[in-house]
Amino acid sequence: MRALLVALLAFGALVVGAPAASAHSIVTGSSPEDGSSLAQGPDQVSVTFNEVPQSQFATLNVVGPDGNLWSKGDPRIEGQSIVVDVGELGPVGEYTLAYRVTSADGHPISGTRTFTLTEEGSGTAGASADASAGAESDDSGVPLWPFLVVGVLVFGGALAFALRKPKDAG
Ligand SMILES: [Cu+2]
Repeated sequence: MRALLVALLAFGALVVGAPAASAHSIVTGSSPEDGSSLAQGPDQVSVTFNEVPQSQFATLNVVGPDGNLWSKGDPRIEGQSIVVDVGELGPVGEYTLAYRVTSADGHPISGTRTFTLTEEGSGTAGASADASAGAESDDSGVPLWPFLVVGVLVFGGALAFALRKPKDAG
């Protein structure tokens, strides 16, 4: 029984270690760069990945310090980047790029980048952004399922041990 538990734990370690090596798109950069300051709104903003993202369900929004959308229209995939038009901005402060794309391996990846507008613009805000937009960030690249698998294995091992013990004792 102890050998079985050791085997289960070893297998669990393998399962946990494996996904880190699997392909999962990562962000290689953005325009404007994360944390940068601008005196004037950019014509467009983009987030670039290490491979071509799928175009279906891709989103890229720019949300201003006023909580309104400042990106214009739908985003488009250009090469390994997702791009959306912006233009003249409004209030001074922090603007957030919120992206969500499906990577080539089928996994959704999302996150945010920010830049600061230092001089007030004369642009017109779009609709109020959904309160949830930009709030989520799951680009850590660590999937949850290995932990669930290990949990099931450990629980299964413990359960097998618990069920077996009375027989051993008797
Ligand atoms: Cu992936």
